[in-house]
Amino acid sequence: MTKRNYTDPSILSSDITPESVFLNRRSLIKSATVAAVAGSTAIPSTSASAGQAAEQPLNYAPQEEHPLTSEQTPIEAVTSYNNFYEFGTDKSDPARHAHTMTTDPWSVKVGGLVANPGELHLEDLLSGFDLEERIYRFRCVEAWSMVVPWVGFPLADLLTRFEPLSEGRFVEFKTLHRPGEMRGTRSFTSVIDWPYREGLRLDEAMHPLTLMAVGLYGKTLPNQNGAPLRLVVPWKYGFKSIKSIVEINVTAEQPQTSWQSLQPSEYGFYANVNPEVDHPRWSQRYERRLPSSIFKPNRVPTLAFNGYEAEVASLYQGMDLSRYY
Ligand SMILES: Nc1nc2c(c(=O)[nH]1)N[C@H]1C(S)=C(S)[C@@H](COP(=O)(O)O)O[C@H]1N2
Ligand SMILES: [Mo]
Repeated sequence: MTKRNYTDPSILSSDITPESVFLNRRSLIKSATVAAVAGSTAIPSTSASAGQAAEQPLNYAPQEEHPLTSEQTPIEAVTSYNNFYEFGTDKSDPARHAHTMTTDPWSVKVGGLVANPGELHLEDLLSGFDLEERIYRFRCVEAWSMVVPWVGFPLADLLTRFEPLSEGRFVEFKTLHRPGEMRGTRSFTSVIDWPYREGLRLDEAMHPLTLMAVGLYGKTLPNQNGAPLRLVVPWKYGFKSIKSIVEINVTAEQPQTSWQSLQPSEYGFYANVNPEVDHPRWSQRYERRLPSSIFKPNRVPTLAFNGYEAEVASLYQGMDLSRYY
């Protein structure tokens, strides 16, 4: 394979305070207060930022009494500091440009090694599953992090409907690829071989923590966060949590993933959050918890499996995690 010129999620650009977060500090503080007193049924009012469509309220079971509730990252930071390369590589590009993506109608094709292949439509995603709130830590490989109240359903609930066959060992996911609506995929500097792809081992996919998110902060997902359906795997680096999914296949072989194809020495298939295994170009021992600024970096230690070690470490028993990074 020839070495290509690529833009990767390097720490450099993300180390700088994103302007939008900095400029919004006042409203961040205000809305954090609202969120803290309002509880789970009310939604903090947000100053509509550019590119934010009208998100719809969802019917879901709120997460009661969670240790991370008080640490939730304000919605303005969650929706203005993003990675969604289909719309550009700057952290502010997705919030600015993702409104160009049409998300209704939407369908997700589910196939491969399943007994009952088929499609899910937007209505099925929003009302065909029991939705629940899940407050999770979210850790990007670039060493920034958030705490997000997602709304969604376990991926296992989706997969079992399509009845994976016994030969199935992995699950492959693909993002929408619609160049007319995704300026980043038309860019000359774009190096990802679209569509964006991700994958999990079947047992990881069936794990109860693995979530199909359809919302955050009680409403449907903003486009920049992967509307209408994205994966959230809280013990893995953020790039595993693929956005705006249109295809899911159960496979026998380990699927090729976008970041692994681009730079296998830096981005592995497993991508479990691990403070002991550095990225070749930076340490993974600490992370910047958003909102973060040069004045208040908000640096916190990174936890093994992003704090979900008790729940998921058994999935990797006997594996050398520095080899299977
Ligand atoms: N399709 C697609 N999914 C994607 C990405 C992307 O560029 N395209 N970026 C990934 C990365 S690197 C991260 S950190 C998270 C960011 O999710 P957020 O913007 O909701 O915080 O999305 C992941 N999913
Ligand atoms: Mo990331």
